[in-house]
Amino acid sequence: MSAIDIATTPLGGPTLAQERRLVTSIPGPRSQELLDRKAAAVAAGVGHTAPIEAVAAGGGVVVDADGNSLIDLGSGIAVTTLGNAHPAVVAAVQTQAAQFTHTCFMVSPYESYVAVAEALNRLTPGDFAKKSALFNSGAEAVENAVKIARKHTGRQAVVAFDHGYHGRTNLTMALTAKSMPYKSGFGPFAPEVYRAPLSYPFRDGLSGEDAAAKAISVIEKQIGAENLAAVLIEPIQGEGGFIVPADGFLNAIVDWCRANGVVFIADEIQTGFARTGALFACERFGIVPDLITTAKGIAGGLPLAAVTGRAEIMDSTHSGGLGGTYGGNPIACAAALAAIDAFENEGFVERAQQVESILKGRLTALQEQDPRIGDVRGLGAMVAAEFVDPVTKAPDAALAGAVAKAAIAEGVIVLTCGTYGNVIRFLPPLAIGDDLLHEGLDVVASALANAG
Ligand code: PLZ
Repeated sequence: MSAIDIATTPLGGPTLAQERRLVTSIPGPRSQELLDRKAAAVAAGVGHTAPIEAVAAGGGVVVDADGNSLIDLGSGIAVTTLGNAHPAVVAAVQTQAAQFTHTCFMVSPYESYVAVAEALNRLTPGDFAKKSALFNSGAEAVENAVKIARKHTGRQAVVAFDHGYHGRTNLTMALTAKSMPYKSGFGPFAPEVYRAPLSYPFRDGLSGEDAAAKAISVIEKQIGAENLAAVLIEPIQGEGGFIVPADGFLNAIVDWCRANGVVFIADEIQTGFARTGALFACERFGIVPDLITTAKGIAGGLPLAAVTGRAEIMDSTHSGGLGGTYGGNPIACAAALAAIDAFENEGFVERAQQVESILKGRLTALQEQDPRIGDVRGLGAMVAAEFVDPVTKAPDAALAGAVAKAAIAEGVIVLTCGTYGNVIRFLPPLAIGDDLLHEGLDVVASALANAG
């Protein structure tokens, strides 16, 4: 069994050489060996984007077992926003792991869980008393937000939106819009989940107000406010295609929820923690959610998720009604405290705004030369290009897939997304340098020029 050779493998973190370096084709022989073992040992349903064996990562690069160094424009799906193996996160993990790895917070509480809750209560949008509960994954946070909203309102129905993504568990599959690959064949799905139309400016051409009126009409006519516990929405749809709703859309939905006693849940699992150029995307739209779900960036790569919100809603659940063996694991909480400190004090919000101007500047320049890029959109370090037929605007998933594949072969990790699979999304770690970011975009641009 080939284990990582500590003597020859570089440590990760920001001191890792910040360069794109290809010493073999991708995948190289050692990576291929792992991929063969994966194919034999790991269930076929668990896919992968970049055909490499990762051995170290940091700043803006991922290094593979063959010594290739790839530019990272995906952050492990918006997780390593601080840069992989951020030194403060590493130190916090090491210290906590040597102290205790687990007690179960429901058995013997410890300080770091409470401190994470205090930090979330302080930092999430809303100038009112808040409380939090911690979980393991984004999907689990969404499930619990729905449980809490149902208990609080005594109502059952939940509205999610077209293009929404909320996870892969049974309830969150029901909340997720796209069938393939997330839901197909995995039903039956949880009941009392309804779907409303989203604002999608590039495709619906509607103002935020008009799009909201359309969604509200569907909600009122097909469900009825008196039956509705919660409206759940990502401020910017992530997996669904980085869709930024038109101005005023979210505000109108929030106002309607408030007027009707419906809990408004912002799913900020992908958009949270500086990703969009604010600590939370809600701030960029001027909205305040009743409950907010967070995960991904929260703990610098450790698995942790949270539901935070109005104290009276969070407290509506009976004692013992929320929990789980590992929720708020002490190592994940220690990592989160280090990560949150970095988010607050190391200029990451400002860095996300700089990354936005680089990404949008480069991609809109590319769009001017190439009409196959129908739309460039996003906020902060969460920007995407939607590929279309230049005449009909029909989604071109084959082109997006080909460009992403060619970029990876040239040493740049990019991810696709979108209901139609025709979007390339850029989610660089905020620790990436400008030069490396530009080089990554150069590679994507030439992959596009060479495609089709
Ligand atoms: N809500 C908004 O983006 C996770 C999923 C990747 P978990 N997105 C990446 C995949 O194909 O599985 C996500 C999200 C939003 C919820 C989730 C779910 O978070 O931590 O993956 O459960």
